[in-house]
Amino acid sequence: MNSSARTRMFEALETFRIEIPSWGFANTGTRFGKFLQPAAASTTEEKFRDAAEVHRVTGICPTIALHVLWDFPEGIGSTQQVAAWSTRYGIQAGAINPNVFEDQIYKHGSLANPDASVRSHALEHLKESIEIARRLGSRDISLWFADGSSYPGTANIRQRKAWFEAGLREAHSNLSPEQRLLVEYKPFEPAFYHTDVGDWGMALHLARWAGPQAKVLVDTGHHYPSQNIEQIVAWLLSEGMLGGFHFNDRRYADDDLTIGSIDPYQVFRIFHEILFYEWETQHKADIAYMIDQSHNLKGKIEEMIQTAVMAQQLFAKAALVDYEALSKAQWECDLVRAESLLQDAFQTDVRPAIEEWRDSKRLPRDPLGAFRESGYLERITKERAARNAQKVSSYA
Ligand code: RM4
Ligand code: MN
Ligand code: MN
Repeated sequence: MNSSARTRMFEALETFRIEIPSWGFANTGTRFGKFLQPAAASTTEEKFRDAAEVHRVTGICPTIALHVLWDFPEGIGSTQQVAAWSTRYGIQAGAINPNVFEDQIYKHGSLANPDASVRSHALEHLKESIEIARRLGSRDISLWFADGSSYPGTANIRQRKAWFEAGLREAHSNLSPEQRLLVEYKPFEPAFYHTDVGDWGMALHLARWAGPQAKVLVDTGHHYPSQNIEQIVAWLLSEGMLGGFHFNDRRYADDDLTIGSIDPYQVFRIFHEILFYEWETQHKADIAYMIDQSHNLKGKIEEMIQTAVMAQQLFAKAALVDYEALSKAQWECDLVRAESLLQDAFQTDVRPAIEEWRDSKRLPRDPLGAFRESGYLERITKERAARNAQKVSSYA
């Protein structure tokens, strides 16, 4: 690693932060069932405590994404309590995720439900979520919709598009100037014939329609197999429309596996497109890096630490690419040279340099080891085991 690469990498480490989801600490499962963990969090306060533990050992996870239905049982009425936990545990509330998919009324959709009263109920929930975000000082409201249909001919796709356009525009008109709406897309599940926000083109259209503070959210698990995600990222960057990510890894569908567990090069290529864009435009991309994983088998806090550490490593590797040389190689169509610049960066072992960075921040050199030695897991296992033994029915 030469000295300019080192400088670039340390600069990248200074800025890189990744948001963890509250639902990653709770007992979640697959549609076939849940395996309960004795140490799982079952209250929002416990999720804040666990998040603080992840931040204590990694230093790069100062915020937690919250789900309105699971973390705000009283809706807006819960915000004061959540704000108090945020202060007590030193973790900021991050993106606010409305939930317009679990209630019985959403069987045939939310913003695109043929029943006008359901559409307006969903819209009210979005407005409430925007208000919750405002009160907590959270900038982003992340929107994911389960809307769609499972059988050909059962839904008017064009009409549903129009309902989405109207609903999102109305939601956008409730934003404060600093807030953003992030529109997430997903081509399948739970609807298996069509989803109303099926891909990045649809999300881009709806975000533009909604208004200037709406951007697209890319969940890495929400693509067809072998789709070129970094190309989508590059296009959204060039349109100024990339708002954030939900990172997770996958092999088959929306598997929500640990980031980098299957294909670390994929994440590296995404980070590369972002950093290359920033170098070329001299413009910092305003992107919320978030995790959306379901920790069903591994220990939840351990998996979250593993996740943060892996994301940081891949970001640091991407910062090692020699952009000037790459740009030249691209212009000269020197394919092998261009590709090698990416591969060399990816293959560099950045772990010793990250340890140095951790030393400079008085962070533990080995976050997972520090967590295992802390006794935190044993403590919460004792505290929580009895409650977790009783099967809970909600998703998170
Ligand atoms: C979806 C999507 C959303 C998440 C829900 C629970 O697949 O990824 O972001 O909130 O799952
Ligand atoms: Mn997601
Ligand atoms: Mn998902």
